[in-house]
Amino acid sequence: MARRQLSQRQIERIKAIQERRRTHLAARLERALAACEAESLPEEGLVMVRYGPSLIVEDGQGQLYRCLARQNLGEVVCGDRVVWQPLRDGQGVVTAVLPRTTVLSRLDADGQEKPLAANLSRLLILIAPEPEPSQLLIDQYLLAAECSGITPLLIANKMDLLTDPSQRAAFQDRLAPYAAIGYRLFWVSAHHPDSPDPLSQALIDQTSVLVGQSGVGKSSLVKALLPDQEIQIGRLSEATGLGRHTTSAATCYRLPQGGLLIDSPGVRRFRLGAIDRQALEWGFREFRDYAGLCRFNNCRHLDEPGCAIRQAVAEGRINAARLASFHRLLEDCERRAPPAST
Ligand SMILES: Nc1nc2c(ncn2[C@@H]2O[C@H](COP(=O)(O)OP(=O)(O)O)[C@@H](O)[C@H]2O)c(=O)[nH]1
Ligand SMILES: [Mg+2]
Ligand SMILES: [Zn+2]
Repeated sequence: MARRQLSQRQIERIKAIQERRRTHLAARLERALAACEAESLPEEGLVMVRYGPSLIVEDGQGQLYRCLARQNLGEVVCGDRVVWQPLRDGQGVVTAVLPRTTVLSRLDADGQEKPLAANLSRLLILIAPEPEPSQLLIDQYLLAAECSGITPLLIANKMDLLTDPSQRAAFQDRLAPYAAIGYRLFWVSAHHPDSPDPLSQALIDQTSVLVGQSGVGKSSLVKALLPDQEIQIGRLSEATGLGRHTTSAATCYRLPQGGLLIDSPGVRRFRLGAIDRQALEWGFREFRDYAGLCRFNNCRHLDEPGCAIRQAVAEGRINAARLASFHRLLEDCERRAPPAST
């Protein structure tokens, strides 16, 4: 108890210090902006890294600038498109965040949604024969993608391990239901330099992020997709003036054939936040065809009579394991928001 109170007090103090710092910084920014207003024009840019209060913004010519954000902008994250203005000292101020097409968020300790990265168009869900894939985890990622409007791609890595044709076929069969409901599957080996080629093609002009459980080969695949990763990190580190910190912060890399890849431990580990019943139902895309067809409109697809979803499972039109994942996620959902008893 005592420990908790102390840490709470410490948190308050830290918050107060941060707030004072922010106010001070904001005042300084406003003065600097006023001084340079007449000399520089606002430009558009892309946030490549956010590190503490610093943002590395890339301008239209690929030049990097270290910027601070005006205070009233909320959280500015990697992948954000912004309006910024250069200051006299070669640094800059971000004055506006352009509307986001999508945002990937996580729940922080206070249960608040915190954006991790913005304007993503592809969620790369990495799996491998080893470690054993968790279907529930795959389904959670797919749900998160559906709910945030990001197109998911399923990427099976370490295919070189499956030399035995029957093992290989068995592994491919396990994932076939996902292709059947319209998700794109890629079979790759991060260890074979040419193997991610079709995947690289699919990432051109997209903004992608890689997720998946530990050990599936995320670091290896990032390396395969970004042969010049070290050079890019070097440039970004130089721009922050803070050494090689950038790998721990969400970082936006340029893919060699065009397009962006956002990578960070935090983004890779992201977990689905709170989701409501309606979103859950919609996020299982193959269920959409049956919306409204169950006898009861609040059907949980468990043992209610006249359930169209269970009927579809019985007839092999919906995968039983997907319905099992749905029920696991429905439990989580109802634990947070118990259904109204009628
Ligand atoms: N055989 C094989 N091993 C791989 C492949 N990709 C990654 N690995 C190995 O799997 C382990 C975990 O890879 P890593 O990239 O660190 O996974 P992460 O935890 O998802 O970042 C390492 O020992 C890698 O060498 C692959 O395509 N084939
Ligand atoms: Mg790793
Ligand atoms: Zn039903």
